[in-house]
Amino acid sequence: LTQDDLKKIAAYKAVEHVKSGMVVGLGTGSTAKHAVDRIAYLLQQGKLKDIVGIPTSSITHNQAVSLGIPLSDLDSHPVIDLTIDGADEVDPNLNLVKGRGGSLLREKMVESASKKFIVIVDESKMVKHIGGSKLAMPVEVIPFCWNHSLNRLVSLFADSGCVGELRKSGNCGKAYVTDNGNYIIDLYFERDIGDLNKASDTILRLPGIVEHGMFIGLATSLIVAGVEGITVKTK
Ligand code: DER
Repeated sequence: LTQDDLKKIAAYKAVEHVKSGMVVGLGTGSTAKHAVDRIAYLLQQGKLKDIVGIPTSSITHNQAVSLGIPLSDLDSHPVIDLTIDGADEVDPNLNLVKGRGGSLLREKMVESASKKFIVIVDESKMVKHIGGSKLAMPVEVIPFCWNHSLNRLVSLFADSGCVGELRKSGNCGKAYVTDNGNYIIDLYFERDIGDLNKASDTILRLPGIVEHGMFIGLATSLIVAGVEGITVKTK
């Protein structure tokens, strides 16, 4: 079983919870992509009807359009029945790090408007606690004086051995620009960032910061696909 097989297994399992007539948040990334494919397939087969998709990125929007999934947005559907999305890290309390695909802001807007949010991952994403790994913690910032924002973020988390870098797009050295016209600063911590809500408030209090990649208390269930099989955890 490849990692992509595991992602597909988790995604297809989650789509079993999509019922006809639902408003469904469509996630972003290589795992969520399988869920979007599966929803489109079931619609084409007539096994699902009257689904409205709310995409979490332009990439997912384009994928859904090409697959014929009817789409709308949060203005028309302020409450979403079910969102299915991937994650970069998941802790035992279903807190997440997301955003390594760059879509964290729209993902968090959609997921925080969802009655149910199923996270789909392969087992490699499971961690003891988020923000403690060597992987990036993305923060979306306005482009204006981004380096000032980077320096303020790094100094706020100096105790956690924080370094930050502006996310670049491809290898052209230009700054990556999100769907919302913002930049992303990737933060790396040597030591645990401690209380997640406190860290979240610290980040969001900074003027110029738009959103961060910690999804605290948003997921309602988790589907993990591993070589030993599937684990489902519901809050
Ligand atoms: O960017 C994102 O938030 C994605 O959902 C990411 O966290 C998961 O992407 P993956 O399924 O490709 O690992």
